Amino acid sequence: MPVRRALISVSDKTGLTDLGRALVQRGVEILSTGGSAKALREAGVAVTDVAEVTGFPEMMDGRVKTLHPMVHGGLLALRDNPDHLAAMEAHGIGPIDLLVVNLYPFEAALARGADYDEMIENIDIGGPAMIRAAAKNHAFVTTVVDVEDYEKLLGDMDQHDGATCPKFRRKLAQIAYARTGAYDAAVSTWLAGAIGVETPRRRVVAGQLAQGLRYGENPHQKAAFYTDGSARPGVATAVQHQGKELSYNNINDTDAAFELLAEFAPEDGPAVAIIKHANPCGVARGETLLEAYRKAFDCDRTSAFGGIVALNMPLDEETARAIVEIFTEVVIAPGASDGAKAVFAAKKNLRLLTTEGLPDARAGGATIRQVAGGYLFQDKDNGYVDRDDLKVVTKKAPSEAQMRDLMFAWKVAKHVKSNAIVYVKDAATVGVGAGQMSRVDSANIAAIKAGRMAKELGLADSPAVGSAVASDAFFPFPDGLMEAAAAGATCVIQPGGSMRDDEVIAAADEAGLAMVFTRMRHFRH
Ligand code: 93A
Repeated sequence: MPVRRALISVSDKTGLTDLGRALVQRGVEILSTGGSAKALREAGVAVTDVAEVTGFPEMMDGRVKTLHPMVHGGLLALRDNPDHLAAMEAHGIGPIDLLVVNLYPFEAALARGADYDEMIENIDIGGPAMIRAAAKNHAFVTTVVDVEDYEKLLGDMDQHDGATCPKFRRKLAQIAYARTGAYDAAVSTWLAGAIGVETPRRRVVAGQLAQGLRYGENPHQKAAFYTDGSARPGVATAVQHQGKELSYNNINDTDAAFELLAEFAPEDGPAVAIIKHANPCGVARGETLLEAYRKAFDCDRTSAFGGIVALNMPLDEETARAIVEIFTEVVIAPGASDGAKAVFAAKKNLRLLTTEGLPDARAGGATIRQVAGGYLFQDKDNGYVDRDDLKVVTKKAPSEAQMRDLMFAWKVAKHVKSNAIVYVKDAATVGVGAGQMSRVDSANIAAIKAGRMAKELGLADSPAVGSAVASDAFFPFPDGLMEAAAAGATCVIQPGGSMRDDEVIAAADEAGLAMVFTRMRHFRH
């Protein structure tokens, strides 16, 4: 059946008059609400006011305009059901074959920081009700919720003598429910934040498609990037200055890099992290950004190739020059000087992202992971320990310099996949062991990496000698700790809490180590 009667009610008037004109040309009668009808009329497109159809004026500041059986009956009636047809006949309800709606701009109001009352007024009720009704009845009704689909709609009608094909209607119905679902999720998420609901129970996920990606983790996987509308500095809100589009893995790794860097306040001096496969292969502080970069790079020069570099201060020209000495995928920083940008301009494939400051590592939030048949939802790991929270458990207490390196190692370990072992010396990682099934293996791998660093830099000794070591979770046995001691670590930071803490502490004392407990764990998988 060709489309004969359409209802158009749109907040975003983009493309509205062109669509209206094209529909009228195809013999479609248009019903429309206040602002949309006005815009159409002004463009010379014939429209019927919804108020005329319902017999009620739009009222209560527009809160009630389309919520009426004349509208919903027209959208929901099954055209092949005699009872439904009789009801339409009895009540004078005309069928509505096409619904074009886009909703009150709730997300845009959120993004501009509208106040509570304004947010409430931006919650669309009639729009989602019509969308859900029309999409349910997609056997007969076509539902368009996205300006981008206007052309496809006209194309489909032209291919089917003014009708739309069932496959197209089903596809549009899926998009329609995605829209109303995301819309309500955005409302719920906003409300949770506004009233301070911290536990992630009964929360839903809101996302807006930001970018279709060329592929996912691997080329045979399709992928897309959704943003949650938050203004938090990070990969989702960063401005890209150059280079090709970010890939799925780039986005994931850049996020890991920047979130790690957020642990290192700029007030305490420059810091740089280099990330590969979401794990740090070097993190360092320096007197200058350049020094911090060099120290981070030196930790694992081999792995740094093709890495993601994150900085806690605006990128300067000299650091930019050092970065382009090797192939780097992405650089993210809270700003970049013109000189730095000019250096990068010659490297077409290098992406430069800048943000408005650093995210607050201690801010709340949620993380979501999918498992087969469900989602795991949890608070973001924004846990931290101050020096005052640390408990010295060995005979030896760490020196002031050791304490600084222990705190540094602990911050890095939080961002290394478990089991995580991190050796740090003079505010720079010198060995990172990540993602092993055994903590002993992680300690061992970190030591091997420190050994390779010594070779690459031509050092006489492994830089792990005299280092501080962090473990993201407790040592269940003394063996992991002994591995670290054998590598040369002289002080240890770990949560504690093992059944065998006494044994582990005794082993540390025997090896002459200074050890502190954080009583907080940082698993990351
Ligand atoms: O305030 S509402 O929730 N109540 C309604 O009955 C209603 N009907 C349509 N919002 C309603 N709409 C929305 O109005 C549409 O979803 C659309 O976003 C907007 C279009 O209004 P206008 O045509 O006056 O610009």
